[in-house]
Amino acid sequence: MEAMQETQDLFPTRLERKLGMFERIDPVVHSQGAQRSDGPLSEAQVDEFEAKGFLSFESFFDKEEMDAFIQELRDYEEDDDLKSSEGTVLEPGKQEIRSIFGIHEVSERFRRLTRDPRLLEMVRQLLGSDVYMHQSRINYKPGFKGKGFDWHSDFETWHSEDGMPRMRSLSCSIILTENGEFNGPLMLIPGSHNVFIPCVGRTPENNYKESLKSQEIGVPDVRSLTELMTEYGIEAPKGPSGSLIMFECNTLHGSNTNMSCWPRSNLFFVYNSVENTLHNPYCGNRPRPEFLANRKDWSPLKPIE
Ligand code: 6CS
Ligand code: FE
Repeated sequence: MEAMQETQDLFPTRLERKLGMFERIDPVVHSQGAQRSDGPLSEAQVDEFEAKGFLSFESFFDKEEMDAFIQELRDYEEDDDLKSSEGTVLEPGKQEIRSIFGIHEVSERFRRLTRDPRLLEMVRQLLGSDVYMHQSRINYKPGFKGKGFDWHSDFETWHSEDGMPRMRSLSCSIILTENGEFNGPLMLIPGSHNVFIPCVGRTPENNYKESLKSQEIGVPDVRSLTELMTEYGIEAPKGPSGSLIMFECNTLHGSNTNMSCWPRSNLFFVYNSVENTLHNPYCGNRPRPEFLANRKDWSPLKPIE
Protein backbone atom coordinates (compact mmCIF):
# COMPACT_ATOMS: atom_id res chain seq x y z
CA MET A 1 0.00 0.00 0.00
CA GLU A 2 2.82 2.38 0.95
CA ALA A 3 4.44 1.95 -2.43
CA MET A 4 1.14 2.54 -4.22
CA GLN A 5 0.74 5.83 -2.38
CA GLU A 6 4.18 6.94 -3.49
CA THR A 7 3.49 6.49 -7.15
CA GLN A 8 -0.20 7.18 -7.52
CA ASP A 9 -0.96 10.80 -8.29
CA LEU A 10 -4.40 11.57 -6.92
CA PHE A 11 -4.39 15.12 -8.30
CA PRO A 12 -3.25 14.98 -11.91
CA THR A 13 -2.45 18.45 -13.25
CA ARG A 14 -0.02 20.22 -15.62
CA LEU A 15 -0.77 17.73 -18.40
CA GLU A 16 -1.00 18.59 -22.08
CA ARG A 17 -4.71 17.79 -22.18
CA LYS A 18 -7.45 19.38 -20.16
CA LEU A 19 -9.09 17.24 -17.48
CA GLY A 20 -12.34 18.33 -15.87
CA MET A 21 -12.56 19.52 -12.29
CA PHE A 22 -13.45 16.93 -9.69
CA GLU A 23 -14.64 16.74 -6.07
CA ARG A 24 -12.14 17.06 -3.29
CA ILE A 25 -11.20 13.71 -1.77
CA ASP A 26 -9.58 14.88 1.48
CA PRO A 27 -11.36 16.22 4.55
CA VAL A 28 -11.22 20.01 5.06
CA VAL A 29 -11.18 19.74 8.85
CA HIS A 30 -8.91 16.87 9.76
CA SER A 31 -9.66 16.55 13.46
CA GLN A 32 -12.44 14.16 14.35
CA GLY A 33 -15.00 13.75 17.11
CA ALA A 34 -14.07 15.49 20.35
CA GLN A 35 -10.76 16.67 18.84
CA ARG A 36 -12.78 18.95 16.54
CA SER A 37 -13.75 21.17 19.43
CA ASP A 38 -10.43 20.80 21.21
CA GLY A 39 -8.97 24.21 20.45
CA PRO A 40 -9.65 27.92 20.38
CA LEU A 41 -12.11 27.82 17.46
CA SER A 42 -15.80 27.48 18.26
CA GLU A 43 -17.90 24.81 16.58
CA ALA A 44 -19.44 27.49 14.37
CA GLN A 45 -16.01 28.70 13.25
CA VAL A 46 -14.84 25.18 12.44
CA ASP A 47 -18.04 24.63 10.44
CA GLU A 48 -17.52 27.92 8.63
CA PHE A 49 -13.96 27.01 7.67
CA GLU A 50 -15.21 23.66 6.42
CA ALA A 51 -17.96 25.23 4.31
CA LYS A 52 -16.12 28.24 2.90
CA GLY A 53 -12.45 27.24 2.94
CA PHE A 54 -11.41 30.26 4.97
CA LEU A 55 -12.00 32.27 8.14
CA SER A 56 -11.24 35.91 8.73
CA PHE A 57 -10.63 37.72 11.99
CA GLU A 58 -10.58 41.49 12.20
CA SER A 59 -7.85 42.79 14.51
CA PHE A 60 -6.72 39.32 15.59
CA PHE A 61 -3.48 40.90 16.78
CA ASP A 62 -3.30 44.42 18.23
CA LYS A 63 -2.24 47.09 15.81
CA GLU A 64 0.55 48.05 18.22
CA GLU A 65 1.85 44.49 18.16
CA MET A 66 2.33 44.82 14.42
CA ASP A 67 4.36 48.05 14.52
CA ALA A 68 7.72 46.37 15.07
CA PHE A 69 7.04 44.05 12.13
CA ILE A 70 6.14 46.95 9.86
CA GLN A 71 9.31 48.78 10.85
CA GLU A 72 11.34 45.69 9.99
CA LEU A 73 9.72 45.57 6.56
CA ARG A 74 10.67 49.18 5.93
CA ASP A 75 14.26 48.38 6.82
CA TYR A 76 14.27 45.52 4.32
CA GLU A 77 13.29 47.87 1.51
CA GLU A 78 16.65 49.59 1.99
CA ASP A 79 18.63 46.37 2.43
CA ASP A 80 20.54 45.65 -0.78
CA ASP A 81 21.89 42.30 0.41
CA LEU A 82 18.42 41.06 1.17
CA LYS A 83 17.10 42.48 -2.10
CA SER A 84 19.62 40.48 -4.09
CA SER A 85 19.21 37.29 -2.07
CA GLU A 86 17.62 34.16 -3.55
CA GLY A 87 14.37 34.23 -1.59
CA THR A 88 13.56 37.80 -2.58
CA VAL A 89 11.36 38.22 -5.63
CA LEU A 90 11.29 41.60 -7.37
CA GLU A 91 8.41 42.97 -9.43
CA PRO A 92 8.73 42.13 -13.13
CA GLY A 93 11.36 44.41 -14.68
CA LYS A 94 11.64 46.54 -11.54
CA GLN A 95 13.63 47.02 -8.37
CA GLU A 96 10.61 46.93 -6.02
CA ILE A 97 10.30 43.95 -3.72
CA ARG A 98 7.30 41.74 -4.52
CA SER A 99 7.90 38.95 -2.01
CA ILE A 100 10.44 37.83 0.55
CA PHE A 101 10.31 34.07 1.07
CA GLY A 102 11.60 32.28 4.15
CA ILE A 103 10.99 35.34 6.27
CA HIS A 104 10.95 33.22 9.44
CA GLU A 105 14.57 32.33 8.70
CA VAL A 106 15.60 35.90 8.01
CA SER A 107 14.15 37.36 11.17
CA GLU A 108 13.86 36.11 14.76
CA ARG A 109 10.79 38.30 15.32
CA PHE A 110 8.96 36.66 12.43
CA ARG A 111 10.19 33.21 13.48
CA ARG A 112 8.59 33.67 16.88
CA LEU A 113 5.35 34.81 15.30
CA THR A 114 5.11 31.56 13.28
CA ARG A 115 5.04 29.76 16.64
CA ASP A 116 2.55 32.05 18.33
CA PRO A 117 0.22 29.80 20.34
CA ARG A 118 -2.80 31.86 19.24
CA LEU A 119 -2.10 30.72 15.66
CA LEU A 120 -0.66 27.27 16.24
CA GLU A 121 -3.55 26.02 18.32
CA MET A 122 -6.12 26.97 15.69
CA VAL A 123 -4.04 25.43 12.93
CA ARG A 124 -3.61 22.19 14.85
CA GLN A 125 -7.33 22.09 15.56
CA LEU A 126 -8.13 22.29 11.85
CA LEU A 127 -5.36 20.04 10.54
CA GLY A 128 -5.82 17.49 13.31
CA SER A 129 -2.13 16.92 14.01
CA ASP A 130 1.14 18.63 14.75
CA VAL A 131 2.30 20.94 12.01
CA TYR A 132 5.51 22.31 10.50
CA MET A 133 6.25 25.33 8.33
CA HIS A 134 6.11 24.53 4.61
CA GLN A 135 6.71 28.10 3.41
CA SER A 136 6.67 31.63 4.75
CA ARG A 137 6.67 34.92 2.90
CA ILE A 138 5.82 38.58 2.90
CA ASN A 139 4.00 39.98 -0.09
CA TYR A 140 4.63 43.69 -0.53
CA LYS A 141 2.22 45.74 -2.58
CA PRO A 142 3.45 49.29 -2.56
CA GLY A 143 1.06 52.10 -3.46
CA PHE A 144 0.70 52.63 -7.25
CA LYS A 145 3.34 50.00 -8.05
CA GLY A 146 2.30 46.69 -6.47
CA LYS A 147 1.10 44.12 -8.99
CA GLY A 148 -1.54 41.45 -8.42
CA PHE A 149 -1.64 37.68 -8.25
CA ASP A 150 -3.78 35.75 -10.72
CA TRP A 151 -6.39 33.20 -9.57
CA HIS A 152 -4.86 29.98 -8.31
CA SER A 153 -5.02 27.18 -5.79
CA ASP A 154 -1.81 27.00 -3.75
CA PHE A 155 -2.24 23.25 -3.40
CA GLU A 156 -2.16 22.81 -7.16
CA THR A 157 1.37 24.28 -7.16
CA TRP A 158 2.54 22.64 -3.95
CA HIS A 159 1.34 19.25 -5.16
CA SER A 160 2.79 19.41 -8.66
CA GLU A 161 5.96 21.41 -8.00
CA ASP A 162 6.73 20.46 -4.38
CA GLY A 163 5.25 16.95 -4.06
CA MET A 164 2.77 17.79 -1.29
CA PRO A 165 0.70 14.60 -1.38
CA ARG A 166 -2.68 15.59 0.09
CA MET A 167 -4.79 18.60 0.98
CA ARG A 168 -3.81 18.98 4.62
CA SER A 169 -2.19 22.39 4.88
CA LEU A 170 -3.37 25.96 5.27
CA SER A 171 -2.12 29.53 5.11
CA CYS A 172 -2.37 32.17 7.80
CA SER A 173 -2.25 35.58 6.18
CA ILE A 174 -1.61 38.37 8.64
CA ILE A 175 -2.45 41.84 7.45
CA LEU A 176 0.43 44.16 8.25
CA THR A 177 -0.88 47.33 6.63
CA GLU A 178 -4.63 47.89 6.40
CA ASN A 179 -6.29 45.97 3.57
CA GLY A 180 -9.10 48.03 2.09
CA GLU A 181 -11.18 48.10 -1.01
CA PHE A 182 -8.62 49.84 -3.16
CA ASN A 183 -5.18 48.49 -2.30
CA GLY A 184 -5.51 45.01 -3.75
CA PRO A 185 -6.85 42.90 -0.87
CA LEU A 186 -6.84 39.12 -1.02
CA MET A 187 -9.93 37.81 -2.85
CA LEU A 188 -11.21 34.28 -2.29
CA ILE A 189 -13.91 32.11 -3.82
CA PRO A 190 -15.81 30.58 -0.90
CA GLY A 191 -16.48 26.88 -1.44
CA SER A 192 -13.88 26.53 -4.20
CA HIS A 193 -11.68 24.38 -1.94
CA ASN A 194 -14.15 21.55 -2.51
CA VAL A 195 -13.05 20.94 -6.09
CA PHE A 196 -9.69 20.33 -7.70
CA ILE A 197 -9.15 21.97 -11.06
CA PRO A 198 -6.43 20.28 -13.11
CA CYS A 199 -4.47 22.91 -15.04
CA VAL A 200 -3.15 22.54 -18.56
CA GLY A 201 0.50 22.68 -19.65
CA ARG A 202 3.76 21.02 -18.69
CA THR A 203 5.83 22.72 -16.00
CA PRO A 204 9.16 24.07 -17.27
CA GLU A 205 12.21 23.46 -15.02
CA ASN A 206 12.77 26.48 -12.74
CA ASN A 207 9.21 27.60 -13.39
CA TYR A 208 9.24 29.43 -10.05
CA LYS A 209 11.50 32.12 -11.48
CA GLU A 210 8.60 33.21 -13.68
CA SER A 211 5.59 32.06 -11.69
CA LEU A 212 6.43 34.09 -8.59
CA LYS A 213 6.39 37.27 -10.67
CA SER A 214 3.49 36.40 -12.92
CA GLN A 215 1.83 33.01 -13.03
CA GLU A 216 1.20 31.40 -16.45
CA ILE A 217 1.32 27.69 -15.61
CA GLY A 218 -1.00 26.34 -12.92
CA VAL A 219 -3.75 28.84 -13.66
CA PRO A 220 -7.27 27.40 -13.67
CA ASP A 221 -9.29 27.72 -16.88
CA VAL A 222 -11.81 30.51 -17.33
CA ARG A 223 -14.80 28.16 -17.65
CA SER A 224 -14.19 26.46 -14.32
CA LEU A 225 -13.54 29.81 -12.63
CA THR A 226 -16.72 31.27 -14.10
CA GLU A 227 -18.76 28.31 -12.90
CA LEU A 228 -17.43 28.63 -9.35
CA MET A 229 -17.73 32.42 -9.19
CA THR A 230 -21.28 32.29 -10.52
CA GLU A 231 -22.23 29.76 -7.92
CA TYR A 232 -20.34 31.09 -4.89
CA GLY A 233 -19.28 34.68 -5.60
CA ILE A 234 -16.06 36.30 -4.42
CA GLU A 235 -15.17 37.63 -0.98
CA ALA A 236 -12.41 40.03 0.00
CA PRO A 237 -12.04 40.21 3.79
CA LYS A 238 -10.74 43.61 4.80
CA GLY A 239 -9.36 44.93 8.03
CA PRO A 240 -6.77 46.98 9.87
CA SER A 241 -3.22 45.92 10.64
CA GLY A 242 -3.26 42.76 12.77
CA SER A 243 -6.25 41.18 11.02
CA LEU A 244 -5.94 37.55 10.00
CA ILE A 245 -7.22 35.37 7.17
CA MET A 246 -6.78 31.61 7.46
CA PHE A 247 -7.40 29.81 4.20
CA GLU A 248 -7.33 26.20 3.16
CA CYS A 249 -4.59 25.14 0.74
CA ASN A 250 -7.01 24.50 -2.12
CA THR A 251 -9.18 27.63 -1.81
CA LEU A 252 -8.98 29.65 -5.02
CA HIS A 253 -7.62 33.13 -4.44
CA GLY A 254 -5.95 36.07 -6.15
CA SER A 255 -5.55 39.80 -5.82
CA ASN A 256 -5.51 42.97 -7.88
CA THR A 257 -2.89 45.57 -8.61
CA ASN A 258 -2.60 48.26 -5.96
CA MET A 259 -3.77 51.42 -7.72
CA SER A 260 -4.16 53.35 -4.49
CA CYS A 261 -1.49 55.31 -2.61
CA TRP A 262 -1.81 52.96 0.40
CA PRO A 263 0.69 50.10 0.60
CA ARG A 264 -0.64 46.65 1.26
CA SER A 265 1.73 44.20 2.94
CA ASN A 266 0.59 40.78 4.04
CA LEU A 267 2.47 38.06 5.79
CA PHE A 268 1.84 34.41 4.89
CA PHE A 269 2.72 31.40 6.98
CA VAL A 270 1.96 28.02 5.42
CA TYR A 271 1.49 25.22 7.90
CA ASN A 272 1.48 21.61 6.74
CA SER A 273 0.53 18.53 8.75
CA VAL A 274 3.50 16.41 9.87
CA GLU A 275 1.48 13.54 8.38
CA ASN A 276 1.59 15.14 4.94
CA THR A 277 5.31 15.68 4.32
CA LEU A 278 6.66 16.16 0.81
CA HIS A 279 7.34 13.52 -1.83
CA ASN A 280 9.13 14.18 -5.09
CA PRO A 281 7.34 16.78 -7.22
CA TYR A 282 4.47 15.14 -9.09
CA CYS A 283 5.26 17.17 -12.21
CA GLY A 284 8.51 15.23 -12.48
CA ASN A 285 10.85 18.22 -12.14
CA ARG A 286 13.60 18.74 -9.60
CA PRO A 287 12.34 19.96 -6.22
CA ARG A 288 12.11 23.74 -5.85
CA PRO A 289 14.54 25.50 -3.51
CA GLU A 290 14.18 25.27 0.27
CA PHE A 291 12.99 28.85 0.62
CA LEU A 292 9.82 27.85 -1.29
CA ALA A 293 9.29 24.35 0.04
CA ASN A 294 10.90 23.24 3.25
CA ARG A 295 12.34 19.73 2.99
CA LYS A 296 14.95 19.91 5.70
CA ASP A 297 12.99 20.33 8.91
CA TRP A 298 9.64 18.65 9.36
CA SER A 299 9.74 18.60 13.13
CA PRO A 300 6.54 19.76 14.86
CA LEU A 301 6.42 23.45 15.72
CA LYS A 302 6.32 24.13 19.44
CA PRO A 303 4.45 27.20 20.70
CA ILE A 304 6.51 30.16 21.91
CA GLU A 305 4.65 32.49 24.28
O1 6CS B 1 4.58 29.06 -5.79
C1 6CS B 1 4.17 29.15 -4.64
O2 6CS B 1 4.50 28.39 -3.75
C2 6CS B 1 3.21 30.21 -4.35
N1 6CS B 1 2.72 31.01 -5.34
C3 6CS B 1 1.62 31.68 -5.18
C4 6CS B 1 1.14 32.57 -6.25
N2 6CS B 1 0.91 31.57 -4.03
C5 6CS B 1 1.34 30.71 -2.98
C6 6CS B 1 2.76 30.37 -2.99
O3 6CS B 1 3.56 31.34 -2.41
FE1 FE C 1 -1.36 31.83 -3.31
